[in-house]
Amino acid sequence: MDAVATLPFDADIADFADFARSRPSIPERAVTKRRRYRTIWISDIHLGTRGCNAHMLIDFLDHVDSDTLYLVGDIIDGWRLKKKFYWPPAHNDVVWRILKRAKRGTRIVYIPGNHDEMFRQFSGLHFGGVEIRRKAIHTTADGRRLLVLHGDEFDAVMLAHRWLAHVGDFLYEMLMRSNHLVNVVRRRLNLPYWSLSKHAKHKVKNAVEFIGRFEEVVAKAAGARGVDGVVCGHIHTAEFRDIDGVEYYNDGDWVEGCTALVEHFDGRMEVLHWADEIAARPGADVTAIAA
Ligand SMILES: [Mn+2]
Repeated sequence: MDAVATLPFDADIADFADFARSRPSIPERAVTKRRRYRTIWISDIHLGTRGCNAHMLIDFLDHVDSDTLYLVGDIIDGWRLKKKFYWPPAHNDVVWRILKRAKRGTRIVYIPGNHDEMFRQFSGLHFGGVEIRRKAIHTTADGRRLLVLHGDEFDAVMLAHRWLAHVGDFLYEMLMRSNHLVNVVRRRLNLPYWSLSKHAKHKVKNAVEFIGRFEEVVAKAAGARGVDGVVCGHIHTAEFRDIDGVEYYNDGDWVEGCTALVEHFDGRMEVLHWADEIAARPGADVTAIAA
C-alpha cells in the first residue's frame, strides 16, 4: 500500500514557515559535515510521479550544501498530479529539505518548467524564502555570466508540429516505466541502480540527434543574448560542453539520471552523478537507496 501524505500546502499546515519547522519522515543526516559548493543546480525532479527518485535526492540534499540553489524547473509534476494524485511522504521530505535550506540562509531561486508552469504566474515573488523567477542570470566566482532557464522555451523551435511533443512525452513515459521495472528486478538480484535511458539515449540515433540539436539551439540563443553560457534542464540529459564559444550546461534530472550541476568556490563547474557517488561509498548499498 502506498502511504500518501498531505501536500505541503494543505489546510493542516498553517504556512510554509510552520512546514519547515515540522519533522520530515526521513530524518536529516549530517547537517554540519556537508560538502559545500558555491552553487547547485537541480531540475526535473517530477515530484508527484512514481518515476521521481526522491530517496536518491534526499541522500544528495543531506550530503551537500551551497550558498545558492537553483531549482531549474519540473520540480513538481503538476500535469501528472492533475491526472492522478500521488504524493508519498518522501516527496514531502524533499520540499521540507528545500524550505529548511532557505530558512538556514541558502539563496533559493526557483525557475518553474513546463510541468510546473502553474508557478510561473508567481514570477518575481518570494515564498518561504524561495524566489520564483522566469529565468535568471548567474555570475560565477570568476565573473562568467550564465543564463539560467528550464529549456522548454525552445520546444516550438525543436518541433515543427506540436503533437510530436505529446507522442514524445508518451514514449518517454513508457521508457521510464520500463526503467522502473528493470530496477525492481535488479534490486531483487542485488544489482545496483541502472539507468535505461542513459544507455538508450546514447544508442538511439534520433535521440542523440534531438539532444545535440537542442543543445545547439539553446547555446545559440544564449550566445545571441551576450552571456558566456547557459544552464538548463528539461531534456533529462546532464551535459557540459562548449558550443561555438558558449558554455552549455544541463543539470540532468532526478527521474533516472540522478545528476546535479555544481559550481565550486573558484568558479569551476562539475556534473555530479549521485548513483555513482553512493556506489563509491565504503560499504554502500545503492540498492537500498534507489527504491
Ligand atoms: Mn521540462
